[in-house]
Amino acid sequence: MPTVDAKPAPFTFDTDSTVLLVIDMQRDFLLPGGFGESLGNDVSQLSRTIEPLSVLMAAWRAQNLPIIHTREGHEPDLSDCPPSKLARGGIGEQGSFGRILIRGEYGHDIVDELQPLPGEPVIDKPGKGAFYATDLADILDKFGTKKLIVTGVTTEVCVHTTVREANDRGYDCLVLADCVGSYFPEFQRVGLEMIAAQGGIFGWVADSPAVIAALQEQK
Ligand code: TIU
Repeated sequence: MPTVDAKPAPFTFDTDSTVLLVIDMQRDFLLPGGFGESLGNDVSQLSRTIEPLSVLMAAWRAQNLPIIHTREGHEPDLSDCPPSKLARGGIGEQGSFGRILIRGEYGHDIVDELQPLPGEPVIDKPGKGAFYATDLADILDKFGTKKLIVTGVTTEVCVHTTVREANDRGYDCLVLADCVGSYFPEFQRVGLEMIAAQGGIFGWVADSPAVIAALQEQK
């Protein structure tokens, strides 16, 4: 079985029961001119994940292993957006890439470099966590999933929420430091430390080259 050099301990996974999860790599979070940047954020802290993640996805796909993508967003009529989230502004308003975080809009979709292939599930989620109000749990069951390799943005928001949800559901989660990003370097550092602290309180942390090396060694 592939074994990855990880914190706080090596992470071993079976390729038959491990899914690569790619969280919210959407234009509105990642690209200059998008929603994230309009809030004053430095999107380069997120866009640096695109290159290593595209390399990892290629290695994962080369072995016909499953990838699941998520997107945060809402119906055009905002019926699935809690008033409390709406009240904080942005959602549904006109941005430079269309209505912000509305399904079907250009900014809501995934960046060109990481577009899903036909057959790879794309989970549209209204919240930060990928399990809340989605069919992710059913899809993971169908794949026979036991472990998740987690990537995407942002580290302390949608990645953390999803990893915490997954951990409580019994999935072992390996989070890849070079393939997750926060607008805030301090949150990136502490967010990753939180996961692996206390003996891996809700997961493991490694870098993507270690996963690729582990995949290649087990061939
Ligand atoms: N995907 C995700 O993390 N959504 C966010 O709202 N992130 C922020 O950091 N705002």
